[in-house]
Amino acid sequence: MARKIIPFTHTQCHGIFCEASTCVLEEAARDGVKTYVQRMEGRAIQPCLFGQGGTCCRNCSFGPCMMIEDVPESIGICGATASTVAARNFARMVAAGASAHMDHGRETALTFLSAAKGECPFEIKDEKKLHSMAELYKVKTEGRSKEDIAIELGEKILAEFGQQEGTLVMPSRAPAKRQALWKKLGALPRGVDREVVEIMHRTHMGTDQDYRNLVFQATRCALADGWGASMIATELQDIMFTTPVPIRAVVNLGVLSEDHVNIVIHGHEPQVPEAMAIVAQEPEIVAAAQEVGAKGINLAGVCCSGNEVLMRHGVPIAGSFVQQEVVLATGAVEAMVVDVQCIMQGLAEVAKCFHTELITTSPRAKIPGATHIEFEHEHALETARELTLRAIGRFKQRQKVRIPDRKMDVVVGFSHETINHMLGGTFRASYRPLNDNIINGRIRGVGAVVGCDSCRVESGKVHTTVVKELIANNVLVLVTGCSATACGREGLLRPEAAELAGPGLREVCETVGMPPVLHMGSCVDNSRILIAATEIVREGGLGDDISQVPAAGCAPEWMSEKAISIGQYCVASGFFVVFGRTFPTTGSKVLTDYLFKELEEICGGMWAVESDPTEMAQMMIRHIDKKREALGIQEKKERVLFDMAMRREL
Ligand code: MSK
Repeated sequence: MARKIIPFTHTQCHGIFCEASTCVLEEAARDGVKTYVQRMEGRAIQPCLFGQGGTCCRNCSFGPCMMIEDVPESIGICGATASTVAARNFARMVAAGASAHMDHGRETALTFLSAAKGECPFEIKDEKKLHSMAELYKVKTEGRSKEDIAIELGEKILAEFGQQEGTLVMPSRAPAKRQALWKKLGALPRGVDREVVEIMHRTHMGTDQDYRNLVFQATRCALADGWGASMIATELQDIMFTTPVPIRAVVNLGVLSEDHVNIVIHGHEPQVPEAMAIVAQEPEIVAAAQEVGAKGINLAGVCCSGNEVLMRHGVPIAGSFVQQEVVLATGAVEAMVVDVQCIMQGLAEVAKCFHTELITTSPRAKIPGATHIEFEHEHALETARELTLRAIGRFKQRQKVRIPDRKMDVVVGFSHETINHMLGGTFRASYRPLNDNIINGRIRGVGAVVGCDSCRVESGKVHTTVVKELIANNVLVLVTGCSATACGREGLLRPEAAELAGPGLREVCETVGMPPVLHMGSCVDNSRILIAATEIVREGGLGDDISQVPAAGCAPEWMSEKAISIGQYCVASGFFVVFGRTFPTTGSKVLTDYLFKELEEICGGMWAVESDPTEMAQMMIRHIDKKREALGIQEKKERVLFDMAMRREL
């Protein structure tokens, strides 16, 4: 059947978030394609306030019991109060979110071991990082092959998942003062999986009924995520697939190609995308694509599987979480290959409207209506070839194609090691210039803007509004996940975005040639932010703990339970963290006050919620200024014009 190219027009755009996405959605809707837009419109029931505020208990068959705090009769049949129920629900969200990263970390460790033993096509690439991890885990390196070192390291790391006693190793990377606090509180995670199991036990009917004690275990579990499984995933992925360095790439729907076989990778684990990236360049595969009339294979990403290969290989990103169905609605995708997390079940119905094959690859995430082809790292390349050939086989079935002419250049790949080299130079890599610029006030502080984009708001726009406000106020911004994709679409990940920055930040960015918004990777790579904050502390001059650094974080459009776990480990690490639109404990003022106010006394970090993006940024700026004030670096300094020698020094 002849392929029809539908010209892209902007006439029907109603101007929400991403114009290109809106137009694709509207045209697809006219063809009867149902996406999240129709599902949201068709929802008969509005969100339940008890569910939204965390005060609905369905942990036993007496209920569900819904609580209204301060109404004496409004307690559970068992006597549970609103604060207990909200704390149990909050802890379960942390457990679910953390377990996603823990299972990811475990899978990475298994692949790492397999690579070290030569049982799969992946390799030990970053030997420098291998050696630094080996030192951390007390693995001897002298006179040993990299594979030998990696096997012992992998086995030690894998053992931490089932560990019952002692504490995890990664938290020993945190500033000494933070480690001492965790030790004093008893919050150091004992084993990765153990902390999730304990939350599930404590939240079982009739067990832990003290909201403070429940939040304590949620903290220990969240730390087992951020300073445990997520950090393990990031570091082992870097060793196997290389540590990201700055690379140019392109984002948004326009990265899909009219004359190539488009394969979209979606989810979180990088194994499938890495294998697909290798296979897509094989001459036999390119020849097979040409045989069906395509010019070759165009690999593109969605969500964090996309971010993983974007950061390391410059593979373009077609869309963020909210855009996943839009990507299929272009009609230009031959196959979407998914692994785990953030994959909408609605994709299966959208795929049916086109020639697209939706393929699940993980035994942990199957979808009715999708093809399941299990990915085993031992047969990574064979499976990747099979997946690619299936996509090629669909190319001739393409019909309507509506690819918006919208894409944006980005510079990505800012691992914390890159920041070190970028600011300090190759030979004296150091955070000193960053610290000095924070101390002298050119950079006011550091803001992390992370997490999902949401279809409950003007998707992506909340992120970009927060980010623009922060950089305009000289706050250097770090982004990960779908926040990074939203910023990429808006052109904020280019060095040219320095024009939007305040004078101090702009001066630093222009001198170094870096964007004011640094893409640090996927969701598990929020662990890079923890290490970056630790490096700032280690460099000196900005306090001796993360809680003293002029820094703050936010997840303006959060939606997943992973976000709650990430937020909690950031709070427990000493950060001020603001979430957008809604917070899952607001049904209990007692618990919310504890999380938003009292926690600051206990661990130096605390939560907040704010819907207005400008105010959210201002809250972060006020916190940064509070920290500057405490460090005695808040006084305004005279602006100095840089001569050549000073620029070289910078
Ligand atoms: S993918 S967790 S929607 S950032 Fe990591 Fe995006 Fe949030 Fe999923």
